[in-house]
Amino acid sequence: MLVLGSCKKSASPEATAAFQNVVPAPVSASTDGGAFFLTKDATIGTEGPEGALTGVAAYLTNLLKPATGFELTTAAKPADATILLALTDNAELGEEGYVLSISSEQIKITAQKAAGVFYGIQTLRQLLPEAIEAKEVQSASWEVATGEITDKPSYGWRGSMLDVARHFFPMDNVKRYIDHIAMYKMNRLHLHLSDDQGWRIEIKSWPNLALHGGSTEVGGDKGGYYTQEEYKELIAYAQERFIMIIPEIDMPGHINSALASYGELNGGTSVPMEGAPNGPKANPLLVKDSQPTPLYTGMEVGFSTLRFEKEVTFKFINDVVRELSEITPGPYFHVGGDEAHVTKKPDYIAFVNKFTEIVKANNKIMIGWEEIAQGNINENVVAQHWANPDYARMAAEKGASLILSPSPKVYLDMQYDSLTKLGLHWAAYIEADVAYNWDPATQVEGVDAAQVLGVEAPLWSETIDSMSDIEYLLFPRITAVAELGWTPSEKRGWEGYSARIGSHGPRWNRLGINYYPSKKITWK
Ligand code: TNX
Repeated sequence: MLVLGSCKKSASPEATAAFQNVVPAPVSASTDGGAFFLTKDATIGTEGPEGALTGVAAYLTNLLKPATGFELTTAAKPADATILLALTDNAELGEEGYVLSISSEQIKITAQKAAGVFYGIQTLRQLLPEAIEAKEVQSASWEVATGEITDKPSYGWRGSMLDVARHFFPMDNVKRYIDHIAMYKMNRLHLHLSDDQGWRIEIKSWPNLALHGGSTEVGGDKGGYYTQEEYKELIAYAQERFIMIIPEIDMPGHINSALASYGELNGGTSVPMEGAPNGPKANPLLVKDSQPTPLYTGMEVGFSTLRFEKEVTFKFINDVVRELSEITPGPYFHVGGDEAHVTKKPDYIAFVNKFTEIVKANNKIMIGWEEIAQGNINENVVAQHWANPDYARMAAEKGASLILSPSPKVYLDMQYDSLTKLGLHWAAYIEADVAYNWDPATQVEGVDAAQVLGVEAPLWSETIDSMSDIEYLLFPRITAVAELGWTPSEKRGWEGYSARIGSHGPRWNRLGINYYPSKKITWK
């Protein structure tokens, strides 16, 4: 057929499908049948306060370069740029929302804040052919269907936790983890930096914590720790991707790595011994007051505690909270507080009250696992729900905000089913649909949805020690949690989500992600 006048191409079925397959599902999206083609002559432009979008423009250029081979340049006149990133006043979009408009001539992402532009870029990435994720130049036609997407998140807290204590993960792994969650518009990474089995952050006033306490891990391998400089590098890497890092030092329990590093912190501990004939707890090693405990490489929990009656305990806590707060730009400090099974209850409560004071004195907002509800907490504290809705309700009644990490839904270290080789199953088997099918607004009965900050999926690392293990447990469940945090409930549904996420398999293959090919999902 001969078409006269401007000859506009219509979108291919693939480009049209990509428009329908965005995860997390956007608030609204409509395609109008046309097509945009990215070529080597494309330019990138920014509009807004000087320098405000320099970082995201560079991020976009670097994202597009490996697969396209294009060295995109800056437009002489921003308004004429092929891809225009712009900051505008549009209160509707909030801190993280964006509008992505695609015509056959131009792609435009507008937002109030750079974070919104960044999320618009993540959406654009999914609209391009999956080959865009390749590390080498591909001979593809870089088509995007035309249309408009208006989008913003339901919750401000969309996170994941990585346990670097049970097994240590090197810098590159943590950066890759950050890239993975950023791709699905998550904005929090909680680092579980200490536990019985390892201390993973340099504390200059207590150097043995990292040097000795960080020298092993579950199973007895070498372990490791981040220097403060490395930690700052992780923070900067995360910031470029609009992810806030939340450091956790788990106290007063889960503390053997500190008791092993400084005997004066130990007030007498029964350490379960790996390899004991009737299980580790049957034949514990009794380590007397003020003696360092042995390093611990088993998986049992709940046997260690700080001692409230020891003065040195508070010097330790003050120093650790101060040093770590000083190098953490985000407003939060996580004190752990879970499973303190050998801390006497009155001491536990007194500890929580002390933590609250100390964290506040360091100008941070305290977060703790839900058990902290037993202390004197208030609206300036955040409780993280994981197992007991009674504690979550108690925390909410005291005015605290909640982060939701219900273990039978979003504990990423839980096995998918009884055949999964990695992971545990004490909370549940969690298939992809189980991770998806719940609602943060109604999960904890009796809690006002307004007190829910959002969702966080923890990945505990007792059973995993490589990036490919991490990815196997992460995908395709982290994407479910990302959608729960982003997409409004009326736009969510397992059928739609499972069809959409199935189309992401080829992208994950290009990225070298070792995902679990759940049978609940029809993979492309
Ligand atoms: C419970 S969740 C823990 C962790 C374990 C995890 C294993 C929480 C606050 N405590 O110490 O690693 O189970 O699934």
